[in-house]
Amino acid sequence: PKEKNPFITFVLGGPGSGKGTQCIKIVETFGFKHLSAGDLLRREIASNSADGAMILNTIKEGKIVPSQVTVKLIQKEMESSGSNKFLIDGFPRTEENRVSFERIIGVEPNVVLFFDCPEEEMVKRLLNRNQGRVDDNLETIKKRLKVFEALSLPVINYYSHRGKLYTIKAVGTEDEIFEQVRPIFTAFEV
Ligand code: UP5
Ligand code: MG
Repeated sequence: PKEKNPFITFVLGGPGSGKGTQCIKIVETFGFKHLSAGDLLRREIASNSADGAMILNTIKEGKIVPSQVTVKLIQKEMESSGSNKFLIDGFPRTEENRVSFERIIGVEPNVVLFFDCPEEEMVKRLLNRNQGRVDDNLETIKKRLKVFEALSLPVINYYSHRGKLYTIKAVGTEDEIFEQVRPIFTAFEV
């Protein structure tokens, strides 16, 4: 029963912890549909939608876009995807995001991955990325790190208490990190 029992993974971790990079590898190996909340929001900005200006300002400040906006985008992608295995990357970032997703989508994640990376490594990666992201400057990076600690760590703790959290040491090569991820999905036989 496709729509009844989707397999949902939340992919969490600080800015630059390697969520997007590892999601590509997970998709290659296990065939999930990858939904990056940040990419969906950036697409809204690029398409000049009604919320675009608000989203751009929020991202520039490293703050969190209102839950209803993000959840609506995720919901639309889930419904049109034809998949029932989802990697939701960079969401939920706040307890409010989490509750909103559970209320609107009506399901909880099966697995929550936490890419645990030291701050100095994350800062180094983001400053080296060079893809023109409006939030990859030291001033905004500092704000993103503060928001992660204050608002996103509580979500990670919540899933830890629920027994759903898998913490990955997100340092080393991309392949070394993926070898920590692989057995999690192998065990779930997804
Ligand atoms: N890299 C990756 N792995 C490496 C490794 N093992 N060794 C060395 N380098 C490595 O990686 C970052 C960089 O590091 C890349 O250059 C990569 O090659 C290299 P990446 O995989 O992109 O890391 P990721 O964790 O995805 O970093 P990202 O910057 O995307 O994380 P954020 O969580 O900050 O960004 P996101 O796009 O999710 O959100 C952006 C903003 O959107 C948020 O700050 C917020 O304002 C807003 N937002 C919301 O409001 N609500 C949401 O729900 C989501 C986003
Ligand atoms: Mg990303």
